[in-house]
Amino acid sequence: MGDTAEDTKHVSQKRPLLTKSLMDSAEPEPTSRVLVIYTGGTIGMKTNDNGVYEPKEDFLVNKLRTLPMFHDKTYADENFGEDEEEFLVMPHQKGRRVMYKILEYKPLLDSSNMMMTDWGKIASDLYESYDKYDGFVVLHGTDTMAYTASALSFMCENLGKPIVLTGSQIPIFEVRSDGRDNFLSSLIMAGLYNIPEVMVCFDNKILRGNRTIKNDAGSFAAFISPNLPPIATLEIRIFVDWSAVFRSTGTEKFRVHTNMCQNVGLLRMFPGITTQTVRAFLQPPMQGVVLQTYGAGNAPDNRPDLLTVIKEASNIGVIIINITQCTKGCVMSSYATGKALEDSGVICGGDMTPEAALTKLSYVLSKETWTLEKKRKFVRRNLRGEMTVVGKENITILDFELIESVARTLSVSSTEEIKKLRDALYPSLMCAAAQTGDIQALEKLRELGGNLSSPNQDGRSALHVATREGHLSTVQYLLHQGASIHLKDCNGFTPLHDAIKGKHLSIIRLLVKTGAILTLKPITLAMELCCAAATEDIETLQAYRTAGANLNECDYDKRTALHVAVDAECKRSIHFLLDNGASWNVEDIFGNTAVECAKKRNLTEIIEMFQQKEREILFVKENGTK
Ligand code: ASN
Repeated sequence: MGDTAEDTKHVSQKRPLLTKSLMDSAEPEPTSRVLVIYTGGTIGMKTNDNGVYEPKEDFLVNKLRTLPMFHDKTYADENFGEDEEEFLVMPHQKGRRVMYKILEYKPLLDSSNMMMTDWGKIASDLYESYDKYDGFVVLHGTDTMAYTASALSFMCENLGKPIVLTGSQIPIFEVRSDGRDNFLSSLIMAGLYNIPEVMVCFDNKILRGNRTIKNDAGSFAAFISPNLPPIATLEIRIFVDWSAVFRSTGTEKFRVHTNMCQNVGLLRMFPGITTQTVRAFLQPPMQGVVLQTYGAGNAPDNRPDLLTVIKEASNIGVIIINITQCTKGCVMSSYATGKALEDSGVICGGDMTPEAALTKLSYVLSKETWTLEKKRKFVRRNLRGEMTVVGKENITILDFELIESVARTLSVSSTEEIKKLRDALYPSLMCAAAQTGDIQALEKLRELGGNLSSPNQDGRSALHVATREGHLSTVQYLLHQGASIHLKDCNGFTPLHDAIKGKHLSIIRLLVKTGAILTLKPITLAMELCCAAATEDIETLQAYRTAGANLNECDYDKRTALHVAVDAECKRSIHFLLDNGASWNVEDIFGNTAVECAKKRNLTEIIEMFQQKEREILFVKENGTK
């Protein structure tokens, strides 16, 4: 198949309307869904009557619909159902399509006008839509994008999906514009690459959001990440440095923290700064200050007046972080001038950007239930990859005997080639270790730089395999190492689906607790339930139930699992379904409810089961309990 909308036109076939819902059970082509939150910025602006750029309502989405690289109209006309009308769809990439919907904010903002409450709104919208999409793009002005990206990285807790911020220096519909590439690249990264981070996509690079600063007002390369190389580069090929991806660990669900503390500020040292200025700055209601000092974190140690003011503020609970004024590099306590600040209660901010340090303070300070000590502890900690933690030397892949001997056998010697070999072998090794529940082997592979979320040739990760095999402790280990619960294999199935297929209830519970949701199309789910009901496969019904499935989902004849169970006279299935809240009032396309099916065929025992259930429900209503 070709890559463009033109090519696609020739291969797609119009689907007959009558069979549409049935056909929906199999995706016409694998698709990913992306929500685009359009907040404003130059990217969607238009020149107004006064000759200056200004955002304009609905302008962006209507224009995008006319551009083939942003919207394959033929495919959409042939394949989208009524509930998908608002979606746009890209021509396919890597054998997949990205469908996306634009949520346009009113009013659209120049990012210089944004407030902390706007970050809260974006975070809430991400939360609301989190389960329905595979990834998110935030279209944003460039001026304060680094602040928003940093803030969102903290506000989004236990993030498991990509959030890509982008914008442009020239509006997207100008003849020359960086906006088209930036937006397309962002859609691809959000839809097709499971990097669970808040990122900035600009000038063919993916940067960790909380590491970026706007560095150039006049260049397409507006952003830099001075202390961390790009997570991905989009050249002729897209290269992702998977070992650099930051993953949240643990088994808690995604949530957002929206009320940021506004009593924070940035104070830049300069020679001769007066004590009065510093004192005024540190006055209540100030709660957190980012102090931008010289070089490797130095402030004058021959100014006891200044140090006293800083110490006083710190003593009454103001949290002060020391970062460097230099664009690149970090704060170290190798100079007496830096040590003096540390002794005054100032926290070392390492190599954090001013944007990251400020928003981190704002986030931590807004945690109302935390003690001051806990807040100070969290400020020091690397929370979202915003600072470099100097740890043990990286173990190189050359240390790994197996890779080494394979490399020798294949006469592979260059570092680049060995890296490729590692990338090819590791996913299979990890899946093999997961299959036997060998946590030690997984840990070894991880220590050697392996990415525990990397998929094998079938798109399956170690988590898919461990869940399928029912290795609970391996699943726990993988989740604590940040393995993705959202990764879909080549059939579109997530680890939750594997756990259901393996009927492993405790793993299903754990995955659901961590935020996994069923991603099956409703009709596919209905058919699975009907099948299980017809074969009295109660364990499968129970597995779907535990995963949060709606037991009343209807197949293409609008029949539920209960209809099927009645017609197949599977009493155990009927029992289970009735005990788990299945409704017997759903009508199929022939106008029959499950009870009516039983009555029509005079299945007396089954009719009695329904009557018994009705009596039970009535009893509970009247007496409150069984
Ligand atoms: N002033 C614009 C903004 O930040 C700049 C841009 O997007 N290039 O909204």
